[in-house]
Amino acid sequence: LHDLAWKAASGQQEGSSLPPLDGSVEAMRLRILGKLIYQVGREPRTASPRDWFVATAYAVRDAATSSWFADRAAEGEGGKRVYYLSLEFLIGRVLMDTIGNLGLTGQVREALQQCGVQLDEIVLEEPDAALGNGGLGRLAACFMESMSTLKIPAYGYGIRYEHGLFRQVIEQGLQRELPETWLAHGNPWEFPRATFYPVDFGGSVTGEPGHEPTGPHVWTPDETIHAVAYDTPVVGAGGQHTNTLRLWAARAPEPLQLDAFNRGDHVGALRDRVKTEAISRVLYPGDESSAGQELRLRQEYFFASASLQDLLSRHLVEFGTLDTLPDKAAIQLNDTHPAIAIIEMMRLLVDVHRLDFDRAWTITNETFSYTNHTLLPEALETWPVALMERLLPRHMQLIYLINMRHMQAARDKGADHRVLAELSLVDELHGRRVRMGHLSFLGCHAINGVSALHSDLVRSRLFQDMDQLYPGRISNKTNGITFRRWLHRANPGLTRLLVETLGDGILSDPLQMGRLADHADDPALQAAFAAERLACKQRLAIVIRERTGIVVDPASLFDVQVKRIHEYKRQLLNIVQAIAHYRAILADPGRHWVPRVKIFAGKAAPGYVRAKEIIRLVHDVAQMVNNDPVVGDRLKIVYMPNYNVSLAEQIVPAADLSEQISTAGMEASGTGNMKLALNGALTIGTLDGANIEIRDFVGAENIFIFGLTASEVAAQSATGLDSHHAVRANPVLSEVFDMITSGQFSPEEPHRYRNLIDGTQSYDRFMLAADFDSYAAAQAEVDAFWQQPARWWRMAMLNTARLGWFSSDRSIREYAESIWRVPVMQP
Ligand code: B1N
Repeated sequence: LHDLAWKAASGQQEGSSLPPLDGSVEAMRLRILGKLIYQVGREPRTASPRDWFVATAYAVRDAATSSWFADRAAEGEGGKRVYYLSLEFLIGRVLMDTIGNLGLTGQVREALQQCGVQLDEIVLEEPDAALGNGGLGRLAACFMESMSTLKIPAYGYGIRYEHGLFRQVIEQGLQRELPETWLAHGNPWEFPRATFYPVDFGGSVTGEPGHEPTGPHVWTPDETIHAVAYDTPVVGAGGQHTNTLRLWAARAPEPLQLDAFNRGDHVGALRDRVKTEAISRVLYPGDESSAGQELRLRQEYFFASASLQDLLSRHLVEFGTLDTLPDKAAIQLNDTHPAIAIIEMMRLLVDVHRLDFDRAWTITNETFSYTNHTLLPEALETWPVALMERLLPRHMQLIYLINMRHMQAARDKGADHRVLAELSLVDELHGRRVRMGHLSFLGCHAINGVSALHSDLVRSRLFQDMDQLYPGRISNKTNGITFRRWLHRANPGLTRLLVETLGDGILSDPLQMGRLADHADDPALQAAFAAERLACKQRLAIVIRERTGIVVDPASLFDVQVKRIHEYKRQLLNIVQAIAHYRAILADPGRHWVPRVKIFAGKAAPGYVRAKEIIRLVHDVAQMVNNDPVVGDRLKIVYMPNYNVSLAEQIVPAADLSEQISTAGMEASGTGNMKLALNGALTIGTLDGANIEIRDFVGAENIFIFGLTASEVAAQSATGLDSHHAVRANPVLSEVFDMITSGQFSPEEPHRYRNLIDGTQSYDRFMLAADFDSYAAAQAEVDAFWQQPARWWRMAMLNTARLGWFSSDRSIREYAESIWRVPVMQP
């Protein structure tokens, strides 16, 4: 081994004699050894698993790089590019995805094996890239992978946060947030670039003498920050096309202020630098909430401006005129977080490139499109006019100009005062704020929601007046997930079974999984399907024991709710029903009860008090239930700490039941629902988001639907949200509530959950009381079906069979065809 290492090393030194990566095990082994010695600086005999991981990542990155160069050369042939602007990319680990897509998994495994190293062990050394909060950020990561797979020339643009989403630890049921340090040992996937752009803030604006209000203006900022590019290759399936994820880091133009330094004020000399570089320091940990903080607006503008400067300069180098921008670039806004880019485009076109205002607006509108991901009022971004004027004075001017024209157009079409107030980019009723959703609608030629129901509600509730003024802009693009990561890699056992049964065509064309339906009643295949699930549950049981100390029986029904903790997602409904179930077991311990393990995981936003109380309640209930000798294995409650992409990859294949129980009308789509059903979990869920489409595909008889519909929720909300009467009229629910409020789960602090439960009753915005009975009935039905294995496994197989449509390749094809208008290849 040692000799080999030196042979590799000498190859690396001489450069020429290092064998090219030709797909052979030998070439890969020499490359890994060369990286280990010359880049990591370790000898094989002293190398740690992390050293091996880093060396392997560098070797694999080499393999990705050649197709990357080829692609960028081909791109130069004048095709249209997609730019996906997102404040979040929730990537997770990269190694298995990249070697899987390059078709190198076998070679890398074997090459490492020959060095005495196990691939499956070093994989665990890679930190998750957690540059996102939840579904929105994970969707961006799936979309990047699908765009590469479909060979769409694309750039993802975002921020290179030094700290991604916090690490969650639980102490006595309380969530504590620790900083996440994914870059602590460097990032072997990225290439730091010399490319940077200045981004300005503050200062003042003057018109040019004799110019119109719509003419170019001069912005004299009082602060300039540099945005530095870091590029990561994103390899598509089959390894034939590789796109770029370009993330921006903030750097102070002057690393330290020499005058202060020379005066001996060493700390003062660094102060500005610290403030400047704070922009890319940390991801905002809120999901479905608007941060409303100045630093967040600075992040949004920082990355929007850098990205636009970058893509405009690329366009000008290639085509020499901005007139062709809409033909050569499609800019997709992932929610309103990058929406200031619309105004920044106007500023760059009018002030810097000196285009006529109306022409600039047309170009902007034809280039931009916007995806809405939420209707929750607390998540809709608005920025105080005063803050905008201070931080981005030129942009605020442009917003006023655009709004004046918008208001005039609305008046011309007969809008009255009420409608004008609804349509205005500036909300005058809540302290003068700029509505970023309205700005996005106005500045984009296409607006989409993320599931059929959600898109209908975007049209009928959120943007009703906008839609009437500019009809035809709104369409639906139901979300999807990449099957490479969420089935093929996360569940290799099931994937092997599917390939054996249906052929390997299913790997590139998931609709072919539909043929599994023909085998859904085959007892042998049912047994094999169930055996794969059991193996995943056995592995998960070990992880559960390691991380929580709780021992669970893998033969139990694994009932899973994993997602951010949010009131609308109703983890509270789940745990309240679990308490009712616990009481039923205690009341009749002799009955045959289906053994269940209830698995929860998810993070709460650090300032979200009620979400944290729900986490604590789950822990307190678990403490009592798991230690009750009468209950035994009939019910276990598990809270897995620090939910992230990698943990999801272990939980998803091991789930029997998928909890998708949001209040109808509130979950825009959901994507965990797709991952779980694809892996054969049965869904218990409301008619919300993509659950509805999942039901349509799998068939109503293969899913457990309960609860109010979105329109029933709206009607019920209109009549009032006090549910005291409903709770008192419901003996089971009122007994459970009494148990919680009387401190039975928190004897050391009896009033711990008083606010949580009283609040839920007096203001039941999330319809817990209204949906409780039908939820409990659906859970009873789940138990009944579980006791008929032939029926259960048939349903499970039909779920896997019929989920092919929920591939992110399908979503991206729809965006490409009807919004971006770029050609796509088959995978
Ligand atoms: O986006 C996902 C959907 O599948 C989910 O249903 C939806 O809840 C999620 C502010 C958000 N919507 N809005 C956010 C994230 C961060 C933030 O600061 C809002 N996340 C979603 C993908 O479409």
